[in-house]
Amino acid sequence: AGVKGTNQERTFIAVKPDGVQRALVGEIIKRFEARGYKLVGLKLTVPSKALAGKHYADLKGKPFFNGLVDYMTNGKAPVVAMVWEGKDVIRQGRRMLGATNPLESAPGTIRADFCTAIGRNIIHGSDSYESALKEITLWFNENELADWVSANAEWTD
Ligand code: 3AN
Repeated sequence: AGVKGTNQERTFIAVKPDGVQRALVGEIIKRFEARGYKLVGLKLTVPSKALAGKHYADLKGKPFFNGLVDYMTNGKAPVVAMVWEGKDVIRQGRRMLGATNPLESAPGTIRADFCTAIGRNIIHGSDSYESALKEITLWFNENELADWVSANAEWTD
């Protein structure tokens, strides 16, 4: 997850299968790029049940857990898994997503602008440095993450 609190902080963002199905991948990438964040990891994948189970381990025991894992893994659409880097990207990413329940999401956030149901809220974002570290490691191998210098940095950092 890079170095917390620096311009190298990293977070895990995923467009979930409903977001892919609804053709929102470009819109979501556009928002993170436009904000000034740097894309350092990107893959289209249907996660295994084991991966999804680990990803959502905190929610084991919730009534919606099995449904959530099935929707993430059944292959009706893949997931777009991403790592984004930049200043405060973990907290700022969560703000850009909006609250988990779209009814509570502030207008202008991704969830408020594009969805209505908590069980189909189109996007995931790490909620803390510890989650980011866990999730980036779970979804990506080290050699799948790109170290590159964005020319933007000279003007935005
Ligand atoms: P967030 O995705 O905002 O971190 P979590 O970790 O509480 O929120 O929930 C993870 C995912 O579980 C949500 N994105 C949503 O897809 C699903 N979920 C959460 N609460 C419910 C619920 N009450 N009913 C159905 N699905 C839910």
